[in-house]
Amino acid sequence: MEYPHVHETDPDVAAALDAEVDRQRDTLAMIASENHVSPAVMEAQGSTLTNKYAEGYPGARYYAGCENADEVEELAVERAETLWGADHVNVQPHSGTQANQAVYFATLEPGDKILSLDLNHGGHLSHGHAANFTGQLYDVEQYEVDPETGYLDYEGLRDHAESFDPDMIVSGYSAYPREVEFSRIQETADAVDAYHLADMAHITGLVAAGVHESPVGEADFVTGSTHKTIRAGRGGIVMCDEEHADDVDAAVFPGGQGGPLMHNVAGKAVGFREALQPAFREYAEQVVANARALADSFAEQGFEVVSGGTDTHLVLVDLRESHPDVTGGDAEDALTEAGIVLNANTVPGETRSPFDPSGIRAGTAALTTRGFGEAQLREVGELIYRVVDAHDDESVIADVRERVAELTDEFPLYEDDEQFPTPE
Ligand code: DSN
Repeated sequence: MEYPHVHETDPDVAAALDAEVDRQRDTLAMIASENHVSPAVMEAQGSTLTNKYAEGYPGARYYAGCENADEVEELAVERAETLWGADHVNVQPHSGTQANQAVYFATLEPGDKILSLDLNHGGHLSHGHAANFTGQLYDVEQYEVDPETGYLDYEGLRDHAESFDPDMIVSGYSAYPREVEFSRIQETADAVDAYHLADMAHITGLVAAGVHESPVGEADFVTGSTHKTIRAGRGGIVMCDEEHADDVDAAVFPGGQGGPLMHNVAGKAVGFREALQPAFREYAEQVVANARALADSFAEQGFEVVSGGTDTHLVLVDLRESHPDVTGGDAEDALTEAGIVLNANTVPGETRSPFDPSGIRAGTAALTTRGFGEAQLREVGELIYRVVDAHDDESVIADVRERVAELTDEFPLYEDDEQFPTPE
């Protein structure tokens, strides 16, 4: 991973880019929304398409010279349609939040009602949080997970929907470790005559590989981001039936965005092709097996794992029971020092501030890309527990840092293209 031109023209930025390569190589990336994309995806994202304006859609652009942009966007769309089985796909949203924005703009008026999962219970800012445009433009009420089990309370959601009478129900989450029964939420949306937006940002790869129930064909609208478990170029995506296609397209452009980031669309196309290879299914299965191994290891060590385990790529730990004096922030800081990078996270029934919450969230998508298996994840669970348990003990942190270095040496990153599925 070298940046010879940047080194020549801008040594300051080059130094930071080099340091970032080293940081990713030498630490364990366990932020559940992150992954390591292939060199091919990065090349596409660094291509000359960054220079091109292509407002509009293939065959109907506002500028000349879009023939190559058209080709790339059509490939991205076709591959996405195949991966997820969607009738209509828009690959232009700059991010998952922009994808959600497009669906809201296509379906709702300011003041309309949204029913979504509370952020502390695993929801997302763009689902109606007061600090986000959704909380400011729309009338939002939020549902919660069952406080006893940590699972979604589908009956409670239905009761809430019947009393609130929303225009839109949002499902799909950022810190929910269990499989989502999208079809049950669609039934509730149908019963109260609301739209259903399933934001599958975190699980796009798991759904594409068939290791998680798909919302496509169930929910009225499906959104996602393209750089998490699906491991393609950074950005967002919207899927819907043909009946909503024109409204969604108009809400993306010109409704919410200007020129698409065509270099990122190219990165999406390349990553989607990789995800269509049989090896990607094995990857996604391993991501989930690894998360289960991590959750088991955490529970054996003595952590309270929210919902008792996981069906996905992420595990959520509530520290209040095992370590009442250690905040998520304390844990995140000590783990970062030890070379394990994850994030402090709110937990159901949160009693602290979102800036220093009571839990930690850990994902396995990036470590699985590196080649880690269940044995390594079990060990990583032990290392994380050791650090949290002795978060102010420098000798424990140094010990764990040393073991992390051995693991990252054993599973090198960006040194061997074989770790990424090579399309035939
Ligand atoms: N920031 C992402 C996450 O960590 O879940 C979601 O956008």
